[in-house]
Amino acid sequence: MSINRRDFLKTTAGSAAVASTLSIFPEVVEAKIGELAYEGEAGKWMSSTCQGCTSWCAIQGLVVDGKVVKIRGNPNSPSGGRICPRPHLALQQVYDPDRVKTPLKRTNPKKGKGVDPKFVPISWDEAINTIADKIMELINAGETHKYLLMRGRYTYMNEIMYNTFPKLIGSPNNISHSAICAEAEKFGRYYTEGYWDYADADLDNCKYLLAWGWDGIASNRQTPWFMNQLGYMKDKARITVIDPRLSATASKADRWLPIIPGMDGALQMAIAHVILSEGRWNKTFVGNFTDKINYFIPEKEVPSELEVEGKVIPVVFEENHTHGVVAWWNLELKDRTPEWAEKLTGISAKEIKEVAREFAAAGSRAISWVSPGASMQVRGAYSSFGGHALNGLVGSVDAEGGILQGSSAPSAKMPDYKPYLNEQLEKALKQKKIDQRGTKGFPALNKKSGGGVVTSRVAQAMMDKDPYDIKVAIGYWNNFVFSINGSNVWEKAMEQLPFFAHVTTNIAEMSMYADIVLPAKMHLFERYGFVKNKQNMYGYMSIHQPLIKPYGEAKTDETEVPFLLAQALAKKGFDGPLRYFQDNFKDIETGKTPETSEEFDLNVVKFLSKPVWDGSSNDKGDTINSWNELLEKGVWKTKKYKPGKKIDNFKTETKKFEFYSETLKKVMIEHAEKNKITVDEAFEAANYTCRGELGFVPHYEEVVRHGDEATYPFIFSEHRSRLNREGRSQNCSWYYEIKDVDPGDVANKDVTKINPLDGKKLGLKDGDKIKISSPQGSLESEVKLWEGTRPGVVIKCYGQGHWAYGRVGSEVFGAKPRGGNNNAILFHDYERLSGANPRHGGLSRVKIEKI
Ligand SMILES: Nc1nc2c(c(=O)[nH]1)N[C@H]1C(S)=C(S)[C@@H](COP(=O)(O)OP(=O)(O)OC[C@H]3O[C@@H](n4cnc5c(=O)[nH]c(N)nc54)[C@H](O)[C@@H]3O)O[C@H]1N2
Ligand SMILES: Nc1nc2c(c(=O)[nH]1)N[C@H]1C(S)=C(S)[C@@H](COP(=O)(O)OP(=O)(O)OC[C@H]3O[C@@H](n4cnc5c(=O)[nH]c(N)nc54)[C@H](O)[C@@H]3O)O[C@H]1N2
Ligand code: SF4
Ligand SMILES: [Mo]
Repeated sequence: MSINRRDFLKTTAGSAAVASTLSIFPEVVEAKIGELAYEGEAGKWMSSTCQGCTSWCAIQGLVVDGKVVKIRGNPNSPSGGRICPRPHLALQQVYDPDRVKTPLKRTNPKKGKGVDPKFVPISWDEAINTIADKIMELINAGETHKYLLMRGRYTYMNEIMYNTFPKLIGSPNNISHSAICAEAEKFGRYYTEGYWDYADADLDNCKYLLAWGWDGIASNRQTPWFMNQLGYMKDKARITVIDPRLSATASKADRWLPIIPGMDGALQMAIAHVILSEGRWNKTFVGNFTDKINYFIPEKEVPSELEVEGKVIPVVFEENHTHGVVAWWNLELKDRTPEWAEKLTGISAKEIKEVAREFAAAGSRAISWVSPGASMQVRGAYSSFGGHALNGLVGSVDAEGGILQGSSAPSAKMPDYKPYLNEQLEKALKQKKIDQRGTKGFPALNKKSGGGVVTSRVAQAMMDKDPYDIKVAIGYWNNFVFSINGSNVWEKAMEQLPFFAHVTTNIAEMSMYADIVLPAKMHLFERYGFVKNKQNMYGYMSIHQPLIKPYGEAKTDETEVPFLLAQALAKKGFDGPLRYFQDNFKDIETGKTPETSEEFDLNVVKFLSKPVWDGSSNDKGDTINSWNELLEKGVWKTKKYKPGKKIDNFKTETKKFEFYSETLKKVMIEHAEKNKITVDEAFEAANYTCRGELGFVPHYEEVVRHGDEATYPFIFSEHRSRLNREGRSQNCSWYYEIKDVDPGDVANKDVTKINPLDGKKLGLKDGDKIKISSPQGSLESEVKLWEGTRPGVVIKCYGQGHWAYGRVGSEVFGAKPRGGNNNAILFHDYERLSGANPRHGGLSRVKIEKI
């Protein structure tokens, strides 16, 4: 059995709507379903990495006759070679006939949504020279800070395109997508245990998983590992899922708590209240009152002293590995009874008590796992903080069966770029960043004021020219016009941007505003690179390598594009970047200076990954002794993580697990001083209601919802699909054909899931066409009555609604979307303490009209 590339393309393009406002796509022929089974045929399994989501799994592709036909997990991977369904979809991505084949140039100067850019193919030479000329204009005018690089998904080769190239040309503006991803989730971990990252966990030994908006078998991180473990966990542990929606995981869990969106903080406080008032905290980890009496009495502060029989005795809580449990109680928890939380959360006081007791009974083997669902909310910094603090109460932090920081694989440090700067560039690098991080309204407290990115603020900042105007921008592997809430804000900003180049596999919404489009090699199949991540208590590095030839003239976004730009700039008289690249990335074996972008690309990946393949890390994990062996095995992993070493050695101010965060206090004081305001004014400017010391402990913050209840009676909530490869799988026909893998969803549709009780009130039935509107905007959808939606809430999956993402992804490419983009109605707001863009917590209210 075999299928040639042509037949395969026919299959993948089969259900394409052929209408298009652009003429750059090849003709689509009628589909003929071929046989796609290749097992048994002479082929080679080659290692690479899937980045369809942030699990970053080591995978292998079966290559037959120069075509990749099948994907499986890499048996050397820490999850034992497991994958989820999504890499199979990636085959449709790489063989997508709508991919960009050559560089393109815009010939229509007018920019806007629905405006045909009138792209025409050009050579790489012309494309690179056009961009280089724009950069030269900035250099000659002494305004290199007006260059902006926007990064979406990335490999560790982003060290070149994202981390160094902007600096080498004198721009401080390398802006990542992190703030639209999950920064608020990291906030809680950092301000309790000094760790700004995603967590690992010891699932084998876990007894209770309290999952906050976590749909681990369908999304989140380490998906294949969770899919594998869920069955075992069902035998030996209990799982409680807190989610307004009956998610895939909730449907398999022991309990589903259909919380009112945005009320996670209230539920967390009530759980903590029960644990403390009933004396159920982990005495070994947290400590105890010296006289063993429990002074956590509801509605009462823990006194500092007591009078017993005329004698004044101090009340002392001796804390072991934590800091500030009494302060947390006194400032916040004492009044946060389950009865108080019942009204806010929609979860009964009885069930809150039961969950708190079950969770505490599992002690250090109980995990409270906070996902973006419970933290990417307008005031989500504190539900991130609160959700993580529960791990402190039961002592599951860095414990067997608990939640872990995990370990990480080594890689080489980038060589110093500073010797390649001149005075003018150094000065430009000191300019403020365009995203307004660290200002009053945008603290972005990743370790320090302005330490984090405020991705989405770039749009408004560009339009306001505050702190200055951006003249030249490059984006790669991103699609902010589609992927950021309040998509109309980015549409406007991109319309006004004077020069934009997009490095992308496909023309996407963002490319429609581009002056130059550069075709990118697709990760996983066509390029080199590597990632570092953790799964199942191992840190690992997984390699990307080309399994097949790149499509058309595609090149690697993160290395080849900047190298070509550096060569062009050198020809125009500015040779700093090229000297840096050529001095520091010579061929590791021969010492040859890279002359082509391909040579440079290979030198960089070998250089950065060297510590895992030169044998120098063999004592820390897997044995790998050459570059070729790394390509063959695909992955290098550490020894299994041993919990316990971080305790009393956390990177917090006190080195303890902080319920009262001295670390946050210090950072907030610095932030306030920098902005010449008080700490209370700083909280206010960040849209938080807390004042004084309350700001330094986890606490309930009143939820923010845009839209008044009378006009917009429903709370809008959303989730990602099992089939989402972030925003990149929507030009694959399989995405639509099997969409009903998501609970409540319907194949080939983009439905809105409404509880039958609400459906009845509105007189709606399955299949009715509706318009959903929020104060931000509106979209069209179809009704699906479904009991898995909490009444009062309407739920829609994120992913569809592309108006320009190929002929499958859009109904009429460039003009009419297929389905609706949730970002059209999600309000353009911020979680300001972390700089994040909230997509959850029910921040938009909506009204529903039948059309
Ligand atoms: N299948 C799939 N998996 C992915 C990705 C993908 O594109 N597809 N992307 C990856 C990326 S980039 C990221 S950042 C992670 C994101 O990690 P996830 O954990 O997948 O985050 P979200 O999808 O944002 O939200 C998860 C859940 O939050 C629920 N939710 C909504 N509002 C609330 C609320 O107010 N409270 C609570 N408790 N829950 C709420 C939603 O119903 C949803 O089930 O996933 C990664 N994994
Ligand atoms: N409403 C809502 N919005 C969300 C989310 C959500 O759950 N709901 N999820 C958020 C999250 S967690 C994230 S991480 C962001 C992601 O948002 P972005 O960082 O903007 O990334 P994507 O939307 O995945 O789009 C990536 C684009 O890169 C191009 N591309 C695809 N494959 C490749 C490749 O291999 N190489 C290159 N160079 N280009 C490629 C395509 O143009 C594609 O549109 O979206 C966020 N936005
Ligand atoms: S989509 Fe995510 S979970 Fe699935 S294989 Fe790829 S990286 Fe792993
Ligand atoms: Mo993300």
